[in-house]
Amino acid sequence: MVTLAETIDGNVLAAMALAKFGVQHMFGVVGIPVTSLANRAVSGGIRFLAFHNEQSAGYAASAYGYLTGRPGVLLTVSGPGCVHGLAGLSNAMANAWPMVLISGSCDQKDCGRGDFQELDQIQAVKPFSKFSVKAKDISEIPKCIAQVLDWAVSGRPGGCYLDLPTDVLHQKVSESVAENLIIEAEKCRYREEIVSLPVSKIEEAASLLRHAERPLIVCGKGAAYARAEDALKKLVESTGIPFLPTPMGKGLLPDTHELAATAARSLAIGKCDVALVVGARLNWLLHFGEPPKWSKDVKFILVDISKEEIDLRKPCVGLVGDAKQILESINKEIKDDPFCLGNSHPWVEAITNKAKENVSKMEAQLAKDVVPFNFMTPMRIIRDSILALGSPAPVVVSEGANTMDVGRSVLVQTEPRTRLDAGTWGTMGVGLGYCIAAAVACPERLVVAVEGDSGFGFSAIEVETLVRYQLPVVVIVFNNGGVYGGDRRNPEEINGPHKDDPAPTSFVPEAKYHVVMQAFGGKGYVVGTPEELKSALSEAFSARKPAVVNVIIDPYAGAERERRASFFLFILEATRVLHRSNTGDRAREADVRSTAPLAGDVVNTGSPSWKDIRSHVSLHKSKQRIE
Ligand SMILES: Cc1ncc(C[n+]2csc(CCOP(=O)(O)OP(=O)(O)O)c2C)c(N)n1
Ligand SMILES: [Mg+2]
Repeated sequence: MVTLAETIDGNVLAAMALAKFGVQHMFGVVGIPVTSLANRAVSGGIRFLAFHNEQSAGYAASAYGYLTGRPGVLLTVSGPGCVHGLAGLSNAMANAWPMVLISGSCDQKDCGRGDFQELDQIQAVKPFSKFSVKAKDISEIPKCIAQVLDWAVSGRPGGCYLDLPTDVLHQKVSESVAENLIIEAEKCRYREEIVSLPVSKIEEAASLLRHAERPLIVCGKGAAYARAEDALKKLVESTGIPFLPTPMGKGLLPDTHELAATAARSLAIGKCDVALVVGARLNWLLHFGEPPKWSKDVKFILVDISKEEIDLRKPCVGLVGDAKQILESINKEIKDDPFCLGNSHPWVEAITNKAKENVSKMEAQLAKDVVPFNFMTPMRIIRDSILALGSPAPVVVSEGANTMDVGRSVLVQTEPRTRLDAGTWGTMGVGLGYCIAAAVACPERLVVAVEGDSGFGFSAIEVETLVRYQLPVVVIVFNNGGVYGGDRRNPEEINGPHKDDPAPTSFVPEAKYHVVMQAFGGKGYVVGTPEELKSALSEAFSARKPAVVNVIIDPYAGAERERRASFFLFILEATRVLHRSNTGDRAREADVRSTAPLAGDVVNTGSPSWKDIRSHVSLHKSKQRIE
């Protein structure tokens, strides 16, 4: 029976335990039965970032875990809320980032009877979590919260799940009972013991590196998560061994470091004879460590927090443990009998020469001011604007296909954990969630997202969240009218009763993504020339306020060059004709765009019908083929 003294319900107790166990931020979407939990968390000192969609909130929680080293917490309602949350949970597992999903669930007595938003959530999260638990009684809440928080960061970090049934959230206990439950849970918190590696393994690794002719150090986001940058810098600079970061390993050492092999990647991985791989898995991103990309005789030294990973890859030397500690041990071992390859070592020379050659080829492309924009010209301007900000460097968030690929090569990372991208799973839709996570996890840094228009669209509504919390995030959208860009089908692929529909890759051309931001009171820019982009970035970066910069890109940039060039000119002409006939004399939107970026007098005032564009395009393509 509830007595007067029993004032703490499950929602309050959960909020108290989360705050007590160090949770500072939560991400989520509220509703029955967890609204009170969110409110109580806020009054307990936790910042609750309320999203529009649990997918984005989940991506935010996963990236927050990576950036802070503490589990990112996502709160959702039951059933569909939990299912949407699985996007973040699975992304956390794929990237090995610590995250906790907490979902309300239906009343335990109504399970199996078609209750409101009913789902067997413990079953649903199984494939996407390393640990899951249901608090079946209010007394279990603090202990369960401690468990999920601890499990998320232990061993290989990943996603954990806590199920809080409605009836449990409504149960009550007295304040003193609540406090005792939290104290008891605190006592059983799991702290991982640091297991030191046998010295012989460290000696073996050091010896392999010492005797290698063409050694390479590959560093991944696992090393960044472990804060291994200082130990890595010491190892690279004391031995003179070139290093290659994975996409999110970029910044562990500056991309501009003289031993960076990034611009000579194929040579580095194709010819190295010993590779020390730290906090990176030999998965698809590293071509499984196999020929033809790697030499068949390469000897791998793998440093990984997970023994299973070592067992799977069967390296020459496997070092299970924390990347920072292991690199420190290797440094100590090398210090007793130091070696350094030096700049004139043939391997170092080959890598640095190749890198210089590739960089100068790329710089030649980047130096051109191409209008209508290709990917390179705006990316160079963005790179230079970011670099001009100095330290603390912004966190760069990137997603998309062409946009992300070009960005990875062109944008320069100078500080660790300043790049978040589609990651191990190549997940589109992470963008805005990652931006919000970065803004709250790294308040000293500006956040700059460089996104394809498709990538952006997955989570675009969260620009409202940016405005609501006034986060310093500038989202730059590479607007090429679709997934990879414009319609790139061959004429023989355009058949059937729906042939006049837009291509599966196509979006409305020149969509006004900046207006989405303006709708919520944020700043929106649309740009098509170098001057416009520079001016928009300068204003948005110094304002440190939510902004969207809509960069209009040639929809055929990034595809086969020649066909694209003539096809693009044709599309321009078609668009211009159709705009004229569709929009008449509509006024220019002078406040957002002073000059039309694509061609002479093309005015961005409306979209021609797809059917019209399609018929022009098909006609043009068949003409091309005949020619
Ligand atoms: C969740 C998810 N859905 C779909 C995809 C398939 N996909 C890969 S890249 C991409 C979008 C690419 O277009 P955009 O973001 O506009 O970049 P662009 O190549 O045009 O620069 C999509 C949908 C994915 N990787 N992840
Ligand atoms: Mg695109």
